Amino acid sequence: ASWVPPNHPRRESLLIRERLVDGFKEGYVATQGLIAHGRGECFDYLIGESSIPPALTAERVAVAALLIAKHPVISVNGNTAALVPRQVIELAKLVNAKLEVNLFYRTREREELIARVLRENGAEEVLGVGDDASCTIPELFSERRRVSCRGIYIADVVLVPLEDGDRTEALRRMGKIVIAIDLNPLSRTSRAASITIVDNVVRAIPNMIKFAEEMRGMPRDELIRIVRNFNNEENLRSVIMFIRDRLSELVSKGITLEFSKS
Ligand code: PTJ
Repeated sequence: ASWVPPNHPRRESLLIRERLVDGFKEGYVATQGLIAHGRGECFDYLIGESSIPPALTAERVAVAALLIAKHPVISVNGNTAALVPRQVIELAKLVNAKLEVNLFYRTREREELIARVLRENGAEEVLGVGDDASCTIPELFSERRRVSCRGIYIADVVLVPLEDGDRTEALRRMGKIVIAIDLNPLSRTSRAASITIVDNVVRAIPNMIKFAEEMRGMPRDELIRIVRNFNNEENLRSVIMFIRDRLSELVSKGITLEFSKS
């Protein structure tokens, strides 16, 4: 990423793209993962590329749900491994969750490469690779149906960053609490999840780490109360109203940039 100018106004965004391109060249980010990222970037513009209040609420509730879970699992795909490898491991440790590789475009090679990336970043155990993924999610036909019998299959709470809607629905039908991280508030995943975090995964996971550090010592009753009081429909409405209000404000304030000759 040495070509990215240090003072480029969109430096952060360009560097994030480079991480995905590197992961793609190394063979573990799916080609389609690059397209998915572009879609995410578009929605990130609409929310102002920051963690908006309803996202912070959902992140806090998600951490509470992970902390009270019996078998919490964090599902990792190519994009997540490229963008937040260290951070998903740190979060998993803080909430005592297992890490499982689970791919939409599944190949043995990508599975193993992602497990390697996670191990290189400090993960001790990575589920879902090869024969470990021998249980199946009912009614699901993508390659994502194959899951670890010690992981997603028995999980009560699953965190799925950048997911496809199909599996979210299938996991809900199995009675699991599904936490999605998806910049698109209108995606099927966002609408089917139990707790939807409309935020960029590069901000969401670090925020969740901070919440987990704060909330680890909380009484269980308090955590249960936080989860019970949450309403995903209401929270998604707040996200959409936030976008609407932000766009209205932009329109009234003016959109074009000013330039003065020096
Ligand atoms: O690694 P694999 O094989 O499991 O494949 C991963 C992708 C992401 C290619 C696969 O799951 C897929 O095709 O996903 P979709 O259906 O394109 O959905 C991805 C969703 O993630 C879209 O709604 C995007 O808006 C959103 N998204 C993209 N980048 C980010 C994001 N959400 C949060 N943070 C991002 N950085």
